Amino acid sequence: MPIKKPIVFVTRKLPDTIETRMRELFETRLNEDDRNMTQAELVEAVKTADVLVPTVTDRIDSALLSQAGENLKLIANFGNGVDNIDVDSANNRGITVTNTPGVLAEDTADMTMALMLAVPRRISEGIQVMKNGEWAGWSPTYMLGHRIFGKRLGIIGLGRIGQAVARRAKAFGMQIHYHNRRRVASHIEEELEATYWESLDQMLARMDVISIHCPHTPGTFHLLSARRLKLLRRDAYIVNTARGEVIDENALARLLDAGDIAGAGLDVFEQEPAVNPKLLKSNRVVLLPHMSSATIEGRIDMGEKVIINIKTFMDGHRPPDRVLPSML
Ligand code: 8YV
Repeated sequence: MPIKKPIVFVTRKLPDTIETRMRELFETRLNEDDRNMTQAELVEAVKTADVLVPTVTDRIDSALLSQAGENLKLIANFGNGVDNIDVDSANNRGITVTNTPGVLAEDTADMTMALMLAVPRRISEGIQVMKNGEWAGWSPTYMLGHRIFGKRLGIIGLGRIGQAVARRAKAFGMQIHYHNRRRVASHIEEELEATYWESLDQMLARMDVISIHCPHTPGTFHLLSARRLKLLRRDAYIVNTARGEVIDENALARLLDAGDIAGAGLDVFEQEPAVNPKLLKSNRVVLLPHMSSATIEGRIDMGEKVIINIKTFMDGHRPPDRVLPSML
């Protein structure tokens, strides 16, 4: 008798090679036109599937999970961050949650560096001038930005992505500082020549550039609150390729508006895809549409991880990227 393949429900379009492989291995339900799932479609998915493969755009909360069918045993998130999933509720219902760590670190770090250069060096203004045919020629005081070489970079969250950023920033001549829940191993500090700050407030007040690389959890929601943002130097820059919710976006927009910080490079926002109108108007920002990990290589690696997690789980083993509430 042929073995029954698990029903795997994928909420968004994935790279073709991944979808093809998934179709070979599983009874796969795909979202061919890549529309955002409605709540009703998600309910239908959790009722019928053995495995759900959501992304950052799907809210898998306890209300949705309470409608899950008996068969739903695995949520294999296509993404690193699991703030879209109520992991506690899932675990309490005996549903395992996995993610795709590691494979997006280098791409995200590259884009973080791009933003770290783009804002102080006014890259998007330069592009605009050229596109508008407005360039009247070189002059010694034209388009002056600020140097990043020799500047102090304060990294919030020195995990895989934070470390990949630190390595790059060090090569650009920046001094590495960091705040983390736990101090990292001494060999990592030594390699990065990184200075640990137990007090986030104290670090914020002394950095030239701040870059956020912690996950969004209840504990990091508005970690950069209005009060903390005010601690930043007037000539400081802030870069966020992690999650919009870590910064009080309204407070940041006010600060930029008032010229109380020098600029911001943002790839993520509190209410995606909505962006605070003040940020959209500001000429002190470079904004990107949540694309830091968006490389075809990275998406294929993520898809491979999702497949390995499902396969391992279905074969009765512990999937390699299991997320436990204690990890968050
Ligand atoms: C992904 C991300 O593109 O993996 C993450 O946590 O933020 C992104 O870079 C997205 O989550 C895919 O679901």
